Amino acid sequence: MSHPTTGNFTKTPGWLDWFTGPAKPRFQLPAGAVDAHCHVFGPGAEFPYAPERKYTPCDASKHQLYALRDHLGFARNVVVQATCHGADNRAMIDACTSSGGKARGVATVRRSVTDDELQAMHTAGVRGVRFNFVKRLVDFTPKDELMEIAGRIAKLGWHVVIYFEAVDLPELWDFFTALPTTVVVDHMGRPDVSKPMNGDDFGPEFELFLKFMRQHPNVWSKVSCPERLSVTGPRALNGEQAAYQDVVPFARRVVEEFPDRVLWGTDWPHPNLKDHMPDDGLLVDFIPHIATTPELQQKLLVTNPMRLYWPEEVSK
Ligand code: 0GY
Repeated sequence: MSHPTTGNFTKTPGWLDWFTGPAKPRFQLPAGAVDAHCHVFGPGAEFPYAPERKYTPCDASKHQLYALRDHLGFARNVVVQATCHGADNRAMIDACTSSGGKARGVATVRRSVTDDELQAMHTAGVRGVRFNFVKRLVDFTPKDELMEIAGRIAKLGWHVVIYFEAVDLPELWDFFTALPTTVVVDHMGRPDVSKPMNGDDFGPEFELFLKFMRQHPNVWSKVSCPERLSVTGPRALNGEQAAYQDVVPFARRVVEEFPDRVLWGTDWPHPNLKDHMPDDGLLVDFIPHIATTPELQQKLLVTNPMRLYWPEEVSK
């Protein structure tokens, strides 16, 4: 089923809409599981898309997000500001404040944001800011501006979410390692999973990412978005093998080496996919292939996101 874009907007040509009627996952999520990476889009008529956006999506409302959460068996969401809304955080904040305490958020802010605005976002449930370095999504923001923002949000106990492509890590290394907060990497820094592995060696790019996490205990990673990273695609080869098989060794390695610093999210409504739209139910079935024991699953889906987003509910 196709989904509309309301308001005075026209969907980007070729846009793939989020999947209607996802399967019920076979993998049963642990009680209290958090979908720690998802978005809302508009609806455009209520929350207009930003003039500086690089794409215009179909709408994906907070009610549709909550319905997916309940269908898949998640207890909570972390709603990450999508670039199609620029630094206008109203749709994300509305999704947090309407959720009855079941959603927290990650915002995009500019240097001009006031302390009162940051405080209001905190009250609404925002616990982080996202710095995006993916050139097809955003225009360049000077690093001194980002560092100034990081210093201000650190005082609120927030963290910084960073989104970048694997090839750009060397150039961004000094900036990332100087950030004064917890740093959460989106989608494992987008490894190129088609590059050859040599035994346990993932090759220079992903080994650099592992070193980044190893040397910096404040760095966490979302082991999300196999559908975005995979070359082999969504088809499971047999009942035993996962869909997105080529992503499994990468995500599994991160989960096993850094079990206390990983998060997982659906990435619903999946902006900018080009070749297929995943069934979110089947995406949940990917989890046990990368977090293979109940202990690892509990950390990935409950303990870690709760520590980061609902620390007041975690007993010390
Ligand atoms: C993601 C990935 C993408 C888009 C955004 O905010 C966004 O527009 O994050 C992407 O296009 O790779 O995490 O949703």
